[in-house]
Amino acid sequence: FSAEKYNVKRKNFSNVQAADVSYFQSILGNDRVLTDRDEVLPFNIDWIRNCRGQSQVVLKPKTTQEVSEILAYCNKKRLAVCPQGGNTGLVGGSVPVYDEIVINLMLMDKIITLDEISGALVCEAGCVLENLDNYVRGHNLIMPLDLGAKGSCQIGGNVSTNAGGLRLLRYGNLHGSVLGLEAVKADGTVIDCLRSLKKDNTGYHLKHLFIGSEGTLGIVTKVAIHCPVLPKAATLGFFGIKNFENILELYKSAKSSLGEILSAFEMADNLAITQTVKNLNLPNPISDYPFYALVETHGSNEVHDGEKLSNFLNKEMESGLIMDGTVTSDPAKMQTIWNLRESIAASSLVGGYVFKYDVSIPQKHYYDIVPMLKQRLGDKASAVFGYGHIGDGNIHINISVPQYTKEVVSLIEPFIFEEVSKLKGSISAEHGIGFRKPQFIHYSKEPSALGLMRDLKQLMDPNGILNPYKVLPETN
Ligand code: FAD
Ligand code: S2G
Ligand code: ZN
Repeated sequence: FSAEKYNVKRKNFSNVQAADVSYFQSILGNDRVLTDRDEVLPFNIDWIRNCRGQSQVVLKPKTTQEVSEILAYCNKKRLAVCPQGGNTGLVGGSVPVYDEIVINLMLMDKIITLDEISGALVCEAGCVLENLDNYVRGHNLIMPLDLGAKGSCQIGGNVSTNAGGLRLLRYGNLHGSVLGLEAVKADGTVIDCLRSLKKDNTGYHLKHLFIGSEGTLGIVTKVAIHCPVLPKAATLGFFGIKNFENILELYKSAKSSLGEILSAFEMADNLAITQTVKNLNLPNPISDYPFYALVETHGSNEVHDGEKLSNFLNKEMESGLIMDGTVTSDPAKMQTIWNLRESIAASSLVGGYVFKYDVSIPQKHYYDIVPMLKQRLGDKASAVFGYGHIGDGNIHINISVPQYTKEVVSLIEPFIFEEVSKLKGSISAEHGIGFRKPQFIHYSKEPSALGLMRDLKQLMDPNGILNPYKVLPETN
């Protein structure tokens, strides 16, 4: 259990009693109150199997009203809760630490409205991202974010972690694309900020409090989000690159040569790709290179885009920045290449234990941390590799070890966060703080900011029942 592994003391929340379970059943009906040990187990374990909680109760509300009644009751009874979406989070934020009651939004998956002129989609928080993308594509729109977890993650979880993903470079982050939301506070109050206007400067912009708050300030129950137009022309290049400096040069060239049609620029080192090919038995469309770049364009004119892309490709093959590669606009071929990139995360789960880090660093030092960690860990790690969203200065580092030991942890932490902080980076670029990083948040947040965060938490959740042990460090 996480509590033992990370020696965290249980706070003095109430324990769930039979009367509590009957109350929940009176609101949700028996089938939406899970108490069977085997049934609740998967809701206690996070995607990378780093954390395991001890919850005995999982609730599956279908309406905002039910969420409101559950929270009002838990708040009065001092019962801690863990809001949960698709449980694809990577920082231990989505599973309980002790016996917090899991409130899973999966049944709140209705699409409410879609305005095809403005592109404003209003839906419930439990909608799975991929389902939303498929739905809006039918209306010549796309979701403004795309990530490898799209098949399971929910829009409510995406909002709560301020998820970035593969196309942030082009479509921005959720603080820009979320138009409004509805959320329920710890005491059950429903906060209706569900507006679909692009502009609404009437008082404080409260939706931003909930975006990225990781279930600690309220439960997001509905989202209004701006969906960009489905691009008429899409192409994807997958290139072999000699060294990291050339990745940066290629990135600069892509920005100037492709300009407004550039929609994604991802990098991966050799081990990230070769391990994914090997562990998950996936095809690599090109051969072995020290580094790889994925360059995607979304445009409105095949001919125009094609011309731009081939000029870019010829120029950079000439210059040697691109050693070799493939470019395609065939949807199936693009999917195969994206699938290779999106599966890197899962490749580290095959055998042993993986430490995942998600940091943002100014691009020129983006990759420095990988050789440092390789050197520091030596043969204690079976794999150390880096990949991620170059355009966001966001690198993901995976460190695979035969098994979790405190010795390995002490080699990595706080070293990696100190190095990132020296490089004026952030210790968590897109995955959030969750359960695994509160004790490091000070590397990226000043005391004055942390003080205001505590004030907000105290105001919004005075009994601390929302996702305890997460995001904010314990005040000793
Ligand atoms: P969960 O994991 O269930 O929860 C995440 C956090 O949000 C928890 O703290 C939880 O308490 C809270 N929460 C969930 N739903 C709600 C709600 N309705 N109201 C309030 N709080 C809530 N992340 C990126 O940013 N970019 C990536 O490119 C990316 N790629 C990934 C690839 C893979 C293969 C995997 C497994 C994960 C990836 N992630 C990525 C991480 C993860 O998918 C995102 O953090 C995602 O947004 C989590 O959504 P979820 O619905 O699974 O939320
Ligand atoms: C990505 C996924 C998770 C990881 O693939 O962009 O956000 O760090 C990551 O392995
Ligand atoms: Zn990512």
